[in-house]
Amino acid sequence: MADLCACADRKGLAPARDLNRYATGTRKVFYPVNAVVAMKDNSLRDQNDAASAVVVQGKNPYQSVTLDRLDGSGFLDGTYASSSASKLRVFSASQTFVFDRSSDGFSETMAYYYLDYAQRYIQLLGFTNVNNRQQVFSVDRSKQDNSFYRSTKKTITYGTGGVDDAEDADVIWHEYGHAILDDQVADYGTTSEANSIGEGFGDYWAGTLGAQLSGGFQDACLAEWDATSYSSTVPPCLRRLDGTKHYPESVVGEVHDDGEMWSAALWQIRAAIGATKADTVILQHHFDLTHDTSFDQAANALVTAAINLGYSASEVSAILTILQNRGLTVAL
Ligand SMILES: [Ca+2]
Ligand SMILES: [Ca+2]
Ligand SMILES: [Ca+2]
Ligand SMILES: [Ca+2]
Ligand SMILES: [Zn+2]
Repeated sequence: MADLCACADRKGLAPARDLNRYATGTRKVFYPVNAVVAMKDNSLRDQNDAASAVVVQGKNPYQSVTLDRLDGSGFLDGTYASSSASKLRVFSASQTFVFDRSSDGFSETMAYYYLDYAQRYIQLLGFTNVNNRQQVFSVDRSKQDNSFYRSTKKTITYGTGGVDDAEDADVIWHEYGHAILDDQVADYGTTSEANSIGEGFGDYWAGTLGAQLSGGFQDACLAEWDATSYSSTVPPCLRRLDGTKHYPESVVGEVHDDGEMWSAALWQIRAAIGATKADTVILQHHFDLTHDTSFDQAANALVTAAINLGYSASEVSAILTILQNRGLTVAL
């Protein structure tokens, strides 16, 4: 099972002193999101990391992309992401190595590309203070089918159990969600509800980013490529964003399960007010959370943030109604 649990510092975005400090590279990634979404094919299976597993009748899920903001060292080190926690790192002085999925260099490339994508999007929304740093990660240090963000080191570990976790952008982004909350809220996640919100936000974050690229394919199903190794649902999903769990009677005390209440509410808010406004208010309200926030406190903070951002009365009302329909108590 991919558990995806969570419980620097080189400064990003230093001013460019000369253009030669920054480089771009050309690499191949699964695009969009993961092999299943790219191929729109839920029958793909890991086949023990075989390159041939994702090639069907001459079609494949790879796309060449430009890697931006590399520091020019030849390693996957850049302004917003670095694979430097990995044991064996790929190196290319010309920044042009291309890997298939049977090489961990491919996982490095996936994580670099999609982490950089996430931070770039955050800044496009207008935030310069949300995990605006070089996110360090590893792709070959854990053989578990599990990935995690470690707040003590501010690093992400992507496990290689089953489908390598960094072969799926949903997993890459879910873990980045933990990094975001840890960056926005001091000592985040000291209670079960706070950690459930953390898991729910990570799932939402993966969903909203994936939906930018997927063309509408299976957006409520998370990590459908990684999930082929352990899910028995059709299609295989790590978790979903469209569940009906209701507070408090659906609480079971497992943070990923309970997080589905939060992610589903956020996903409905996204549908109601649009992705840009939803993503903005969701990131903004984190600044008002505490390390031990409850579902109700987070719901109140979310509505308050929407008001403070100047969202219209009907948008605020839509957010409020969605949260109340989930069983949360908002006292304005
Ligand atoms: Ca692989
Ligand atoms: Ca996996
Ligand atoms: Ca594997
Ligand atoms: Ca999906
Ligand atoms: Zn998690």
